[in-house]
Amino acid sequence: MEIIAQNAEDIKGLQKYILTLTKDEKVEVSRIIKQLPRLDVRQIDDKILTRVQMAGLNLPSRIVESLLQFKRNPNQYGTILFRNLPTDPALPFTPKDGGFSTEKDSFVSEYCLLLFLLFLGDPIAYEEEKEGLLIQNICPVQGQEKKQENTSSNYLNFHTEDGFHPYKLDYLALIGLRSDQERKAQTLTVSIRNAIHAIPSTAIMLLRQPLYRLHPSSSFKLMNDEMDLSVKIPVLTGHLLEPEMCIHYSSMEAENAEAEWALNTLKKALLQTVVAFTVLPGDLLIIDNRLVAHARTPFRPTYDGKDRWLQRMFTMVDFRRSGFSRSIGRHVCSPLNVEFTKNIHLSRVIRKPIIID
Ligand SMILES: O=C(O)CCC(=O)C(=O)O
Ligand SMILES: [Fe+2]
Repeated sequence: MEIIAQNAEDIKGLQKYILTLTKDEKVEVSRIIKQLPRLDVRQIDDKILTRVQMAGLNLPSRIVESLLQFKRNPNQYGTILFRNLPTDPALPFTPKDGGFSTEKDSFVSEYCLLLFLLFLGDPIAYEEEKEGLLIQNICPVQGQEKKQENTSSNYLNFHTEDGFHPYKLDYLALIGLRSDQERKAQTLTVSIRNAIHAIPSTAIMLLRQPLYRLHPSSSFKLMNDEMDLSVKIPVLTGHLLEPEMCIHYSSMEAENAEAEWALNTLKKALLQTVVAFTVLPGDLLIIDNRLVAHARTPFRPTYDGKDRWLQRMFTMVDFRRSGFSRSIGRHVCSPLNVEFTKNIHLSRVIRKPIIID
Protein backbone atom coordinates (compact mmCIF):
# COMPACT_ATOMS: atom_id res chain seq x y z
CA MET A 1 0.00 0.00 0.00
CA GLU A 2 1.33 3.40 -1.00
CA ILE A 3 0.94 5.90 1.82
CA ILE A 4 1.41 9.57 1.15
CA ALA A 5 2.60 11.23 4.33
CA GLN A 6 3.72 14.73 5.13
CA ASN A 7 6.72 15.10 7.39
CA ALA A 8 5.78 16.67 10.70
CA GLU A 9 8.45 19.36 10.22
CA ASP A 10 6.74 20.50 7.00
CA ILE A 11 3.30 21.06 8.50
CA LYS A 12 2.95 24.66 9.54
CA GLY A 13 0.06 24.13 11.98
CA LEU A 14 2.02 21.44 13.82
CA GLN A 15 5.15 23.46 14.65
CA LYS A 16 3.57 24.85 17.83
CA TYR A 17 3.38 21.28 19.08
CA ILE A 18 6.97 20.37 18.31
CA LEU A 19 9.02 21.70 21.18
CA THR A 20 12.79 21.50 20.91
CA LEU A 21 14.27 21.92 24.37
CA THR A 22 16.70 24.81 24.68
CA LYS A 23 20.14 24.15 26.14
CA ASP A 24 19.00 25.50 29.50
CA GLU A 25 15.81 23.43 29.50
CA LYS A 26 17.78 20.29 28.72
CA VAL A 27 20.22 20.99 31.56
CA GLU A 28 17.28 21.50 33.90
CA VAL A 29 15.66 18.19 32.93
CA SER A 30 19.02 16.40 33.40
CA ARG A 31 19.45 18.00 36.81
CA ILE A 32 16.01 16.77 37.91
CA ILE A 33 16.74 13.24 36.70
CA LYS A 34 20.11 13.15 38.50
CA GLN A 35 18.30 13.63 41.79
CA LEU A 36 16.10 10.59 41.26
CA PRO A 37 17.10 7.10 42.49
CA ARG A 38 18.05 4.07 40.40
CA LEU A 39 14.93 2.65 38.84
CA ASP A 40 13.79 -0.95 38.62
CA VAL A 41 11.35 -0.92 35.71
CA ARG A 42 9.81 -4.15 37.05
CA GLN A 43 9.07 -2.53 40.39
CA ILE A 44 7.56 0.86 39.65
CA ASP A 45 5.26 1.49 42.60
CA ASP A 46 3.13 4.40 43.76
CA LYS A 47 5.90 5.67 46.05
CA ILE A 48 8.33 6.22 43.20
CA LEU A 49 5.56 7.55 40.95
CA THR A 50 4.67 10.20 43.52
CA ARG A 51 8.33 11.10 43.91
CA VAL A 52 8.75 11.50 40.15
CA GLN A 53 5.54 13.50 39.89
CA MET A 54 6.76 15.85 42.60
CA ALA A 55 10.05 16.24 40.76
CA GLY A 56 8.10 16.94 37.56
CA LEU A 57 6.64 20.06 39.17
CA ASN A 58 10.11 21.57 38.72
CA LEU A 59 10.29 20.93 34.99
CA PRO A 60 10.76 24.08 32.90
CA SER A 61 7.43 25.92 32.77
CA ARG A 62 7.21 25.83 28.95
CA ILE A 63 7.16 22.02 29.12
CA VAL A 64 4.63 21.86 31.96
CA GLU A 65 2.36 24.38 30.28
CA SER A 66 2.37 22.57 26.95
CA LEU A 67 1.58 19.23 28.62
CA LEU A 68 -1.26 20.69 30.65
CA GLN A 69 -2.70 22.38 27.58
CA PHE A 70 -2.37 19.20 25.55
CA LYS A 71 -4.37 17.33 28.17
CA ARG A 72 -7.05 19.98 28.51
CA ASN A 73 -7.47 20.73 24.83
CA PRO A 74 -5.54 18.52 22.44
CA ASN A 75 -4.61 20.09 19.13
CA GLN A 76 -6.19 18.81 15.92
CA TYR A 77 -3.21 16.52 15.25
CA GLY A 78 -3.63 14.87 18.66
CA THR A 79 0.14 14.72 19.10
CA ILE A 80 2.91 16.64 20.82
CA LEU A 81 6.60 16.09 20.19
CA PHE A 82 9.48 17.08 22.49
CA ARG A 83 12.96 17.06 20.99
CA ASN A 84 16.45 17.36 22.38
CA LEU A 85 15.71 15.62 25.68
CA PRO A 86 18.68 14.35 27.67
CA THR A 87 19.76 10.85 26.66
CA ASP A 88 21.40 7.97 28.49
CA PRO A 89 25.20 8.32 28.68
CA ALA A 90 25.80 4.78 27.40
CA LEU A 91 23.34 2.43 25.79
CA PRO A 92 23.75 -1.35 25.90
CA PHE A 93 22.80 -3.45 22.90
CA THR A 94 19.21 -3.15 21.73
CA PRO A 95 17.30 -6.02 23.40
CA LYS A 96 16.99 -8.86 20.88
CA ASP A 97 13.61 -10.09 22.08
CA GLY A 98 11.94 -6.71 22.64
CA GLY A 99 11.71 -7.61 26.33
CA PHE A 100 13.13 -6.09 29.49
CA SER A 101 16.80 -5.06 29.24
CA THR A 102 18.85 -6.34 32.16
CA GLU A 103 21.85 -4.44 30.82
CA LYS A 104 20.50 -0.89 30.80
CA ASP A 105 22.15 0.71 33.79
CA SER A 106 21.01 4.33 33.55
CA PHE A 107 17.45 5.54 33.51
CA VAL A 108 17.34 8.83 31.64
CA SER A 109 14.85 7.67 28.98
CA GLU A 110 12.61 6.00 31.59
CA TYR A 111 12.60 9.10 33.77
CA CYS A 112 11.88 11.38 30.81
CA LEU A 113 8.85 9.22 30.03
CA LEU A 114 7.64 9.23 33.61
CA LEU A 115 8.33 12.91 34.28
CA PHE A 116 6.40 14.05 31.22
CA LEU A 117 3.64 11.44 31.12
CA LEU A 118 2.60 11.77 34.74
CA PHE A 119 1.07 15.09 33.70
CA LEU A 120 -1.26 13.05 31.49
CA GLY A 121 -2.72 10.51 33.89
CA ASP A 122 -1.56 7.30 35.54
CA PRO A 123 0.61 4.64 33.95
CA ILE A 124 -1.25 1.53 32.84
CA ALA A 125 -0.20 -1.81 31.34
CA TYR A 126 -1.75 -5.18 30.58
CA GLU A 127 -0.66 -8.53 31.99
CA GLU A 128 -0.56 -10.29 28.63
CA GLU A 129 1.47 -7.64 26.84
CA LYS A 130 5.20 -6.99 27.20
CA GLU A 131 5.29 -8.78 30.58
CA GLY A 132 2.95 -6.14 32.04
CA LEU A 133 5.84 -3.66 32.25
CA LEU A 134 4.93 0.01 32.59
CA ILE A 135 7.87 1.00 30.42
CA GLN A 136 8.34 -1.28 27.44
CA ASN A 137 11.10 -1.76 24.91
CA ILE A 138 10.07 -1.51 21.28
CA CYS A 139 12.64 -3.14 18.97
CA PRO A 140 12.60 -5.35 15.88
CA VAL A 141 12.71 -9.06 16.69
CA GLN A 142 14.17 -11.62 14.32
CA GLY A 143 11.47 -13.90 12.88
CA GLN A 144 8.70 -11.38 13.57
CA GLU A 145 9.34 -9.12 10.55
CA LYS A 146 5.87 -9.56 9.09
CA LYS A 147 3.76 -9.54 12.24
CA GLN A 148 1.26 -6.76 12.87
CA GLU A 149 3.13 -5.95 16.08
CA ASN A 150 5.75 -3.46 17.11
CA THR A 151 8.39 -6.22 16.96
CA SER A 152 8.01 -6.23 13.17
CA SER A 153 9.95 -4.29 10.57
CA ASN A 154 7.54 -4.54 7.63
CA TYR A 155 4.77 -1.97 7.41
CA LEU A 156 2.74 -1.86 10.63
CA ASN A 157 -0.80 -0.81 9.82
CA PHE A 158 -2.79 2.01 11.42
CA HIS A 159 -4.33 1.17 14.75
CA THR A 160 -5.72 2.64 17.92
CA GLU A 161 -3.52 1.16 20.64
CA ASP A 162 -5.25 -1.72 22.45
CA GLY A 163 -8.66 -0.47 21.29
CA PHE A 164 -10.20 -3.88 22.05
CA HIS A 165 -9.41 -3.55 25.75
CA PRO A 166 -12.10 -2.41 28.22
CA TYR A 167 -9.41 -0.22 29.82
CA LYS A 168 -7.70 1.04 26.75
CA LEU A 169 -5.09 3.68 27.32
CA ASP A 170 -5.69 7.37 26.72
CA TYR A 171 -2.11 8.41 25.90
CA LEU A 172 0.76 6.54 24.35
CA ALA A 173 4.29 7.88 24.43
CA LEU A 174 7.31 6.79 22.43
CA ILE A 175 10.82 7.92 23.30
CA GLY A 176 13.73 7.33 20.93
CA LEU A 177 16.87 5.62 22.26
CA ARG A 178 18.47 4.46 19.02
CA SER A 179 17.48 5.00 15.38
CA ASP A 180 17.37 2.28 12.76
CA GLN A 181 20.64 2.40 10.88
CA GLU A 182 19.19 3.89 7.70
CA ARG A 183 16.86 6.21 9.62
CA LYS A 184 13.97 4.99 7.52
CA ALA A 185 11.47 4.06 10.23
CA GLN A 186 8.78 6.65 10.68
CA THR A 187 5.89 6.67 13.10
CA LEU A 188 2.77 7.73 11.19
CA THR A 189 -0.30 9.35 12.72
CA VAL A 190 -3.82 10.18 11.53
CA SER A 191 -6.21 12.24 13.62
CA ILE A 192 -9.99 12.09 13.43
CA ARG A 193 -9.97 15.87 13.87
CA ASN A 194 -8.27 16.27 10.50
CA ALA A 195 -10.64 13.91 8.70
CA ILE A 196 -14.12 14.30 10.19
CA HIS A 197 -15.09 17.14 7.85
CA ALA A 198 -14.52 14.83 4.86
CA ILE A 199 -16.96 12.14 6.06
CA PRO A 200 -20.63 12.29 4.98
CA SER A 201 -23.17 12.27 7.81
CA THR A 202 -24.56 8.97 6.53
CA ALA A 203 -21.21 7.33 7.26
CA ILE A 204 -20.85 9.09 10.60
CA MET A 205 -24.23 7.75 11.74
CA LEU A 206 -23.08 4.20 10.97
CA LEU A 207 -19.64 4.67 12.52
CA ARG A 208 -21.31 5.73 15.77
CA GLN A 209 -23.07 2.37 16.11
CA PRO A 210 -21.56 -0.85 17.54
CA LEU A 211 -21.31 -2.45 14.11
CA TYR A 212 -17.57 -3.11 14.22
CA ARG A 213 -15.89 -6.18 15.59
CA LEU A 214 -12.39 -5.66 16.87
CA HIS A 215 -10.06 -8.55 17.69
CA PRO A 216 -7.30 -8.48 20.31
CA SER A 217 -3.86 -7.73 18.95
CA SER A 218 -1.52 -10.67 18.50
CA SER A 219 0.90 -8.81 20.78
CA PHE A 220 -1.38 -9.97 23.60
CA LYS A 221 -0.20 -13.40 24.72
CA LEU A 222 -3.67 -14.62 25.60
CA MET A 223 -4.10 -17.04 28.50
CA ASN A 224 -7.09 -18.62 26.80
CA ASP A 225 -7.11 -18.61 23.06
CA GLU A 226 -10.29 -20.69 22.95
CA MET A 227 -12.36 -17.75 24.07
CA ASP A 228 -13.55 -15.16 21.59
CA LEU A 229 -12.25 -11.94 23.09
CA SER A 230 -13.34 -9.68 20.28
CA VAL A 231 -15.66 -6.77 21.04
CA LYS A 232 -18.36 -5.08 19.01
CA ILE A 233 -17.90 -1.36 19.23
CA PRO A 234 -18.64 1.89 17.43
CA VAL A 235 -15.69 3.53 15.67
CA LEU A 236 -16.74 7.04 16.66
CA THR A 237 -18.09 8.12 20.05
CA GLY A 238 -18.65 11.26 22.06
CA HIS A 239 -18.94 14.79 20.71
CA LEU A 240 -20.73 15.00 17.35
CA LEU A 241 -18.26 17.42 15.80
CA GLU A 242 -15.14 16.39 17.70
CA PRO A 243 -15.63 12.66 18.26
CA GLU A 244 -13.23 10.11 19.66
CA MET A 245 -12.11 7.28 17.43
CA CYS A 246 -11.23 3.62 17.90
CA ILE A 247 -10.11 1.96 14.68
CA HIS A 248 -7.86 -0.80 13.36
CA TYR A 249 -6.96 -1.09 9.70
CA SER A 250 -6.31 -4.82 9.80
CA SER A 251 -8.24 -6.42 12.65
CA MET A 252 -11.59 -4.66 12.58
CA GLU A 253 -14.53 -6.11 10.66
CA ALA A 254 -17.78 -4.36 9.81
CA GLU A 255 -21.03 -6.16 10.54
CA ASN A 256 -22.67 -5.45 7.19
CA ALA A 257 -22.00 -3.87 3.81
CA GLU A 258 -23.21 -0.41 4.82
CA ALA A 259 -21.05 -0.36 7.92
CA GLU A 260 -18.12 -1.53 5.84
CA TRP A 261 -18.67 1.27 3.34
CA ALA A 262 -18.63 3.77 6.20
CA LEU A 263 -15.43 2.29 7.64
CA ASN A 264 -13.71 2.37 4.25
CA THR A 265 -14.83 5.96 3.74
CA LEU A 266 -13.26 6.93 7.06
CA LYS A 267 -10.07 4.96 6.40
CA LYS A 268 -9.61 6.69 3.04
CA ALA A 269 -10.25 10.15 4.49
CA LEU A 270 -7.74 9.51 7.30
CA LEU A 271 -5.11 8.42 4.79
CA GLN A 272 -5.28 11.87 3.21
CA THR A 273 -4.02 13.36 6.47
CA VAL A 274 -1.02 11.20 7.39
CA VAL A 275 1.74 12.86 9.40
CA ALA A 276 5.18 11.21 9.58
CA PHE A 277 7.43 11.53 12.64
CA THR A 278 10.96 10.20 12.77
CA VAL A 279 11.43 9.50 16.47
CA LEU A 280 15.15 10.13 16.97
CA PRO A 281 17.19 9.58 20.14
CA GLY A 282 16.08 12.24 22.61
CA ASP A 283 12.66 12.66 20.96
CA LEU A 284 9.48 12.01 22.91
CA LEU A 285 6.30 11.67 20.85
CA ILE A 286 3.02 11.70 22.78
CA ILE A 287 -0.14 10.50 21.03
CA ASP A 288 -3.72 11.02 22.21
CA ASN A 289 -5.02 7.49 21.60
CA ARG A 290 -8.64 8.69 21.65
CA LEU A 291 -8.16 10.88 18.59
CA VAL A 292 -5.26 9.37 16.72
CA ALA A 293 -4.41 6.06 15.10
CA HIS A 294 -0.75 5.31 14.43
CA ALA A 295 1.32 3.12 12.15
CA ARG A 296 5.01 2.55 11.34
CA THR A 297 6.77 2.47 8.00
CA PRO A 298 9.00 -0.47 7.05
CA PHE A 299 12.71 -0.39 7.86
CA ARG A 300 15.67 -2.73 7.61
CA PRO A 301 16.59 -4.47 10.87
CA THR A 302 20.18 -5.59 11.34
CA TYR A 303 19.94 -7.78 14.48
CA ASP A 304 23.44 -6.78 15.50
CA GLY A 305 22.59 -5.08 18.79
CA LYS A 306 22.40 -1.67 17.08
CA ASP A 307 18.80 -1.87 15.94
CA ARG A 308 16.11 0.72 16.37
CA TRP A 309 15.11 1.05 20.02
CA LEU A 310 12.18 2.99 21.40
CA GLN A 311 10.59 2.85 24.80
CA ARG A 312 6.87 3.11 25.25
CA MET A 313 4.54 4.02 28.07
CA PHE A 314 0.75 4.31 28.37
CA THR A 315 -1.38 6.43 30.67
CA MET A 316 -5.03 6.55 31.55
CA VAL A 317 -6.78 9.68 32.76
CA ASP A 318 -9.55 8.07 34.81
CA PHE A 319 -7.36 5.46 36.48
CA ARG A 320 -9.89 4.35 39.09
CA ARG A 321 -12.17 3.10 36.33
CA SER A 322 -9.79 0.18 35.82
CA GLY A 323 -9.56 -0.55 39.57
CA PHE A 324 -11.58 -3.79 39.38
CA SER A 325 -8.97 -5.20 37.04
CA ARG A 326 -5.90 -4.39 39.12
CA SER A 327 -4.54 -5.28 42.52
CA ILE A 328 -4.32 -2.36 44.91
CA GLY A 329 -1.36 -0.14 44.17
CA ARG A 330 -0.58 -1.94 40.90
CA HIS A 331 -0.96 -0.58 37.41
CA VAL A 332 -1.38 -3.80 35.45
CA CYS A 333 -4.80 -4.99 34.25
CA SER A 334 -5.91 -8.63 34.63
CA PRO A 335 -5.85 -10.97 31.62
CA LEU A 336 -8.58 -10.26 29.06
CA ASN A 337 -10.30 -13.65 29.42
CA VAL A 338 -10.61 -13.09 33.17
CA GLU A 339 -11.91 -9.59 32.52
CA PHE A 340 -14.58 -10.97 30.18
CA THR A 341 -15.56 -13.84 32.46
CA LYS A 342 -16.12 -11.40 35.29
CA ASN A 343 -18.62 -9.62 33.07
CA ILE A 344 -20.52 -12.74 32.04
CA HIS A 345 -23.71 -11.53 33.70
CA LEU A 346 -23.47 -8.12 32.04
CA SER A 347 -24.31 -7.27 28.47
CA ARG A 348 -20.83 -7.53 27.00
CA VAL A 349 -20.75 -9.15 23.63
CA ILE A 350 -19.53 -12.70 24.11
CA ARG A 351 -20.04 -14.89 21.08
CA LYS A 352 -18.98 -18.27 22.38
CA PRO A 353 -20.70 -19.36 25.60
CA ILE A 354 -18.40 -19.75 28.57
CA ILE A 355 -19.13 -22.88 30.55
CA ILE A 356 -18.32 -22.61 34.23
CA ASP A 357 -18.62 -25.86 36.18
O1 LIG B 1 7.56 1.68 16.22
C1 LIG B 1 6.80 2.64 16.19
O2 LIG B 1 7.11 3.73 15.76
C2 LIG B 1 5.40 2.47 16.73
C3 LIG B 1 5.04 1.04 16.96
C4 LIG B 1 3.71 0.90 17.63
O3 LIG B 1 2.69 0.91 17.02
C5 LIG B 1 3.67 0.82 19.09
O4 LIG B 1 4.70 0.58 19.71
O5 LIG B 1 2.57 0.95 19.66
FE1 LIG C 1 1.01 0.87 18.38
